[in-house]
Amino acid sequence: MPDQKTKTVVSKILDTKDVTTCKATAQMIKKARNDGVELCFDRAANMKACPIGADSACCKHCSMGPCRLNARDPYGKVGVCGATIDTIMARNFGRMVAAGTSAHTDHGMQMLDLFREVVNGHVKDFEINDPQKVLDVAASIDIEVEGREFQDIANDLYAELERTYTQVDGEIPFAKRVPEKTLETWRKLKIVPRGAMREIMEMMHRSCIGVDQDYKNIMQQASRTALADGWGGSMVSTEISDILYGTPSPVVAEVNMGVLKENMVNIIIHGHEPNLFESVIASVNSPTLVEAAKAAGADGINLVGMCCSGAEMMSRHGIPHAGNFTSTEAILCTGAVDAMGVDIQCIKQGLAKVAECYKTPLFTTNPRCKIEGVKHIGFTDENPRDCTDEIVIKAITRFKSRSLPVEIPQIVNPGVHGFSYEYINYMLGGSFRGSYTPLNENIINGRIRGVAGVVGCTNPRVKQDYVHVELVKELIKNDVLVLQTGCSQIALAKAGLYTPEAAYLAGPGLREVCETVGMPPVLGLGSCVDNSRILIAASEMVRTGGLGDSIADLPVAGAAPEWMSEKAIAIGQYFVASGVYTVFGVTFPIVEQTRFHELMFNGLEEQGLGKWGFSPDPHEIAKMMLAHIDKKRKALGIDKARERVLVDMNDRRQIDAA
Ligand code: SF4
Ligand code: MSK
Repeated sequence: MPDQKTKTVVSKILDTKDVTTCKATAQMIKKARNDGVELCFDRAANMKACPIGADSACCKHCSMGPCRLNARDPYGKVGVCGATIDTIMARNFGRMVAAGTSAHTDHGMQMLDLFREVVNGHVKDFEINDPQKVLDVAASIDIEVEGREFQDIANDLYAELERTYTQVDGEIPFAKRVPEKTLETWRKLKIVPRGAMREIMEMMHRSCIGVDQDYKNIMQQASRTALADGWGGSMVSTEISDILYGTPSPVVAEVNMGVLKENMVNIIIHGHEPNLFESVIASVNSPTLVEAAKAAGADGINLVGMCCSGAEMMSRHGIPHAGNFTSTEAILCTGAVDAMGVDIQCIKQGLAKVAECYKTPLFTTNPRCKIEGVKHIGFTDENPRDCTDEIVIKAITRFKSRSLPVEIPQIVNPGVHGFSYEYINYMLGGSFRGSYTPLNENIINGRIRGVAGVVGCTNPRVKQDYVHVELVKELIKNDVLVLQTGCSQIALAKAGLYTPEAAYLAGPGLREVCETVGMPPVLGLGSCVDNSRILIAASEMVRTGGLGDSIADLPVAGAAPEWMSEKAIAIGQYFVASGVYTVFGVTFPIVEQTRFHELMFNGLEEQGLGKWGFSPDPHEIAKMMLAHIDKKRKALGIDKARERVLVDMNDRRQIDAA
């Protein structure tokens, strides 16, 4: 039994089948209950969400308030300062975008700092693994590469990308990757981002008491801030991570709690930055530490990922993945986790208590993310092994003194992960004609109806994984190719959809493409910052031709059906501002039948951008996304092609020219 001093009496007993579709997590919830340990599912059941906050109808931006408006009569009342419901909701939304953007851009800036230090030789433990990508990324933003020294190009790339964060005026470097017509729309609306620091600063300023009180004007800054994330901070993070650690290509990996091994020293790394994880890989392969593990009676050291850095490492190196956001406490109930190291983002404070109950050493490593009562072992890029070796040593010590029973759910789901924008290029086009032409052709001829990005978190307020899995199954059944990242990717991996054999669940057109190429019907692209890979893929579809001139013309749609984080709101807004119809589930922080709601769910599309949608029901979300994809196919004149009229790229160009 876990430590009696630390266990909590669970006050409201939920049926696990109402809480999760993940069998391993359900098994651990039952175990936690028997052990008297509280998990996020119990806390969600015991914490009624504030209905006014859920509607975003309250404001606490000054001490004349907090002010609460009435969602049933939204225009019946204003705040003490006179702020209307539209102003209040727009300011709250803008601040969520700013918070999410700051998370991704701070992460990206740290990656860029590391790149600079690797290039100038100050950091020795990391190196450039994909030098070709340095040249490709440099060329994509007009840095001269022909006949120049690699070091000079790398230095120029650093200096140019730094502008993503610090640039006071003008357009960020990756604006050059945006399709011309999309960029034109942004320029017209004055939402091409400057550096993220400036955009976040202005967003926070404008949402202070007594500054911007026009919801449309606030929304404009929210879009500009979000674009500084998607086409800025997040994109730099993905590109630099690929440069330093390698661009992913398909790899077989195992997912679910069964990746823990009873007879091994199990170490879980959870968070978002690859640096910590990469260094732990070096530590667990150290002959001295492997020897120490064996001397402690273990068969070896078993390194496992969770959440987004886990998804990134699985994509890049095939490291096993134990589960998504809502399972990070539950897995500690196995008693088999000998250490958990965390860095930043989506780290629940509740982990501390559960880890204490099961005598699992939990370590924070990043100065940005400490938890009261949890031991901090500082990680530095200069001496990364000081931190990661210590985590491994602590794990070995815990293995040696394991005193609680171990119960590991024996469930493992193998699958193919590790798709990147570059690999999709190669996979569909082959080495001789690597391009997006085959993808566009298959969309035009109707084998593939459209492309969907299904991404984002899991949330203990909805049945874990259920909405992701039902939605994706519905989409592929209707011939929609699904791209995924983050915790959503893990949900589908656990449901077995990451095998090429899962193509039998797809509609006839998509199945034919999957079988020809040998790919699964859903493609996993990595962590939540890697949503930028979807933006690059969408730009390439436009550039390849035949599917319109802007991202808004494409038969594509996005969804985050179990979202919970402000980062998800920033991602949703950068997809919407890029031209994508984006549907969220769970809840949406807005009051319906208000002017702000009308702007978000219709008005933005009328401006040439994408728009928001909302439904908690996966089948309804699928219906909404399919209707949008069909609307775009019709506008492109390719709706008939779904009846197998084989229109090729040339025909399409002629139709466009006519
Ligand atoms: Fe109330 Fe206005 Fe102050 Fe917000 S800014 S708390 S609406 S008085
Ligand atoms: S970890 S942001 S729960 S995807 Fe990126 Fe998962 Fe959402 Fe965190």
